[in-house]
Amino acid sequence: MNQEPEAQATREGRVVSSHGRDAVVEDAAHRRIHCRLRGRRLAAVCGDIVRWVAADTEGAAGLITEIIPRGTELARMNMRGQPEVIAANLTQLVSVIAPLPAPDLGLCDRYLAAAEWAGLKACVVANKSDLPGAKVLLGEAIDCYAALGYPVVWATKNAPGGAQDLAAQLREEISVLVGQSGVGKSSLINLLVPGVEATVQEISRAAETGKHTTSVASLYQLPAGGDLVDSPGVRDFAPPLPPPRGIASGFREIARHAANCRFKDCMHLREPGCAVAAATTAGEIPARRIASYRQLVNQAEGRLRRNPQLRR
Ligand SMILES: Nc1nc2c(ncn2[C@@H]2O[C@H](COP(=O)(O)OP(=O)(O)OP(=O)(O)O)[C@@H](O)[C@H]2O)c(=O)[nH]1
Ligand SMILES: [Mg+2]
Ligand SMILES: [Zn+2]
Repeated sequence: MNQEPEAQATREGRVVSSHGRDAVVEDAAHRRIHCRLRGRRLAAVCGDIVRWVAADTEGAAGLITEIIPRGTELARMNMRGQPEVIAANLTQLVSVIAPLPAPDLGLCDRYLAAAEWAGLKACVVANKSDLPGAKVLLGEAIDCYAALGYPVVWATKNAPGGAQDLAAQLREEISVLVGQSGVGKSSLINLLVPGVEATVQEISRAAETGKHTTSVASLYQLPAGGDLVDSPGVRDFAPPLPPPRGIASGFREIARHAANCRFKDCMHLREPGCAVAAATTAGEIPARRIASYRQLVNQAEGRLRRNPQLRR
């Protein structure tokens, strides 16, 4: 009869943002509780389902005691060459490109490949469609992604139409916005979630300070349904790679054409009778997509050479 049972009860919640040993957890009643992670071994990311107990620990109101095994993980390789999970339990990746900053389509290809490998749906947003020349700058890429079967949405924070199309795409999903710094991810959050004020900053100011405007991933509930994670923009994105033979599954058109290659184990690099190379020569596969594929195969092979134990 010592403690109130309520205070000791273990509850479940979802991490809506995390930073170091601190995390904000949202409970079933949509209350947000500032929690700390128990011990040194637990690591929580945005989207994690966790168990926590009420506790008064140095400014935090709760203590996270357990992280429920993740259904999916979106990760990147960090500077030390270690995989780092960006968000957990997602169902969809939304790759945002814009005319400004100048689009890096190789980066977009890598995000889409990472989504395929992680078992996530994916779509592409061509943002800042109000800027002059947007259709010319992004049109070809958008047509390419649409032809691969990725839903594409043109959007701008300056008109509601695109946001509605995007909201429809997000309704049933737990999605993450990814892309270069300054493409307008947080501006899309502000458009889709009235009342929140995700920080937005002029690209030039962000570049001067050497920092991206959004510094931690945050999860928002969308009024039209679905959840959306705003993630910090990147200059580059290196996905954790499958073995070289698995890279093709990240590229839908390559996986499709591969069925017609002369050799079953064709890597589509320079083998004779390669249907992927033939489709590229015929203009059916953009050269950029093949370059993105080969770059990742080379990286995956380099990793195998450095770590021969991975071959087994
Ligand atoms: N013209 C135009 N400018 C936009 C649009 N959306 C965002 N911007 C501007 O682009 C700049 C960057 O926008 P953010 O929303 O902060 O971009 P972000 O992708 O969240 O950037 P990071 O947090 O650094 O990854 C700001 O100056 C915005 O006002 C748009 O649809 N059209
Ligand atoms: Mg941002
Ligand atoms: Zn081939």
